[in-house]
Amino acid sequence: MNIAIVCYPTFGGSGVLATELGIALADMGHQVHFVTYKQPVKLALLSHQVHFHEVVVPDYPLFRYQPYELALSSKLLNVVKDYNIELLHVHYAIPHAYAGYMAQQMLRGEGINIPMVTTLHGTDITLVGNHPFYKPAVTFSINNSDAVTSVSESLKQDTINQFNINKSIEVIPNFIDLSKKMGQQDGPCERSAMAAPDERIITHVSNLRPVKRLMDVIDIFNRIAHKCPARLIIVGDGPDKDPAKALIEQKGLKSKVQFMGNSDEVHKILCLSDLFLLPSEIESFGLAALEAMACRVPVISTNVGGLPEVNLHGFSGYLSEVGDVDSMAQNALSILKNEAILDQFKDQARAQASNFSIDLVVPKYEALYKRTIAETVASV
Ligand code: GMT
Repeated sequence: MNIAIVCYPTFGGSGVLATELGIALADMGHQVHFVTYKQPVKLALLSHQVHFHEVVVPDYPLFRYQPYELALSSKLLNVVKDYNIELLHVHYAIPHAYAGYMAQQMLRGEGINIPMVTTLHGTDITLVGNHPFYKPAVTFSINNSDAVTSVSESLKQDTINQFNINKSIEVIPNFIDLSKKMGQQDGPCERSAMAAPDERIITHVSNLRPVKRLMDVIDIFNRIAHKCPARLIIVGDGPDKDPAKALIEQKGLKSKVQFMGNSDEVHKILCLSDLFLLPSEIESFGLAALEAMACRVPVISTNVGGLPEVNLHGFSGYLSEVGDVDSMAQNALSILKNEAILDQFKDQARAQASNFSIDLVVPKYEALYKRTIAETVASV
């Protein structure tokens, strides 16, 4: 199949997932065309199967806001025609499903019928998408997609509860490639570079936005560090970085916390880690938690959204109520304080991650594409 994928090219989970999906589809023999404003960060190599088409928005003094959707839909029209694209797969409803719909309409005017699959990722529904200024356009785009998927059962229910949806939504969970060097560096995992032998290494990876509750990460770590020698590694960048630094300073934790910035080699940090903290306020899935588990790192998280579908309480880690930092610290200590228990949780985390293996999930997208294309052909 010739497939066009539209996604955000940044470190966010939806972009990472879309990129991994495109690479996997190319490995299965499909032609994959990424259409976005920058080469996706995880897309290291282009090949004769993987292509990138940059969406450029020309600047003009009259514009206060640049019309990205317009440029994206025009680019999609051209890519579809130039490369005989058979299906559009848009990740994150805003504004991709809307731009995809416009491209479909323009193509229809030229006698080309092309189906569009929309994948809902989370904040496009739970946070941004349901703002009254966006909601009518998001509802319209979802209802006019040829197929809709969500990354968790919880996000499917949120979409049904919060929007007036007349389309069926198929849950296709996020996935992980367990054959890649998960939990390994290029050489052996050198813990000594980051911590003393008796110190536990705790990690948090996110875009450091308020929904991730970075201050809770620090409060939980503070409680852990009072009971057991530990260090905290924070990977990512975002608006809560400076307030977090101030809290770290105030709590006297500066020598124990390290900020690593954005990284596309998170596995090298997870390789060193004993525990992953994800105390989010909203999380439709929690791809970062799955990546940690694939690297044998147990997860201490909240119980919101899709997290209970990913992190199994008492098996791959523990779940607590949002903001209950005492419970999260206690759960963390119950894993960290005993070597045998820590090892058991590490094995269990990896076992739970294998339920989201790329081999199990990507064929679901492939089957959906085939079905959707066949339905479009039949409807003409
Ligand atoms: O909010 C983020 O963390 C980024 C966002 C994205 O779309 O890039 O993440 C959402 O999609 C990820 C991939 O499906 C999910 O793993 C995250 O749980 C989801 N984030 C939220 O729901 C807050």
